[in-house]
Amino acid sequence: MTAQITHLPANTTQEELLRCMAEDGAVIIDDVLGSEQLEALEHDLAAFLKKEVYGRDAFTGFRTQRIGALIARSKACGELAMEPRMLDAARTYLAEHCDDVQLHFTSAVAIAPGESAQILHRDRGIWGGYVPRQIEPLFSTIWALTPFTRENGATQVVVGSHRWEKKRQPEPDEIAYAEMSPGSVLCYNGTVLHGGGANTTEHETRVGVFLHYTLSWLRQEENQYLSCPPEHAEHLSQELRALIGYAKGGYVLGFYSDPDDDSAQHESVSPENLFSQHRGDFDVLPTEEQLVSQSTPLS
Ligand SMILES: O=C(O)CCC(=O)C(=O)O
Ligand SMILES: [Fe+2]
Repeated sequence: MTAQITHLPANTTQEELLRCMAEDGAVIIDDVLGSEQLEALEHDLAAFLKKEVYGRDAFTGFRTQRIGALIARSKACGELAMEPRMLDAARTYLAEHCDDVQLHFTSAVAIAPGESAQILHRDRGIWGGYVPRQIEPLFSTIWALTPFTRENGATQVVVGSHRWEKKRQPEPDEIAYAEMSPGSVLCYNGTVLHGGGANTTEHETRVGVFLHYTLSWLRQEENQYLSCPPEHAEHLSQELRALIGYAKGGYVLGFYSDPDDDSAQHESVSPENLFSQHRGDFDVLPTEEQLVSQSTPLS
């Protein structure tokens, strides 16, 4: 039988969602968004999707549009990045290897008719293969704005391949397709093989909003400080700002000093000092015991 991605209902438990992620490396949660949220997303993205700018190679896709900087460009995407069930699931899923998660990548991906299938890959490859397999670095979401069908480019997913040796390639019947309705979401990790599907339709474009979460100590794929610079970030909620990286990730991790500040008020401080609201995460000096336990064992 051809491989299938498990579908769970919107009111599923986090336990069930994470059980599928552990077993399959991917899962679809059906019909999470209502029509109002979908309309708000479509409204925010419409102007950008009208500009017909396509990928520049076989990976980015000559018939695929990718719109980034979604947190600065779209209030609805910012709210989606904070969707409590997904954010909580990402936090729990990645908790073993970090103190918190950060938003890593935002993109609206529109696959137009005539696009061929994207090469299957593991998203963890963006770090060049240096993150050991024992560390799962990603909890990624693809929100369907249009139907995702086998014909219009639904994401190909090789269910269970996060547990495969890295050179193993799937047989055709081991590739599942993330077919889902608008408002549903595909969750997948950084290790499962996947790729955009071929769009063999004549007139249907497949649009998904990609929001990926990673460990707060890893470099983000999309540079959030340039994609959402302070003059944009000041309009976000404190939580969303912290999620994209305007907060410390540890006692001294991610501090800044204001190069134009002669008063020394902003010397080696949290990026939160740029804005009026502070959470003050990680401001307390770790104890000696914590400093020891935070270094890695020799073996
Ligand atoms: O468009 C898709 O369904 C997947 C795209 C993807 O995996 C990527 O660009 O890394
Ligand atoms: Fe990918």
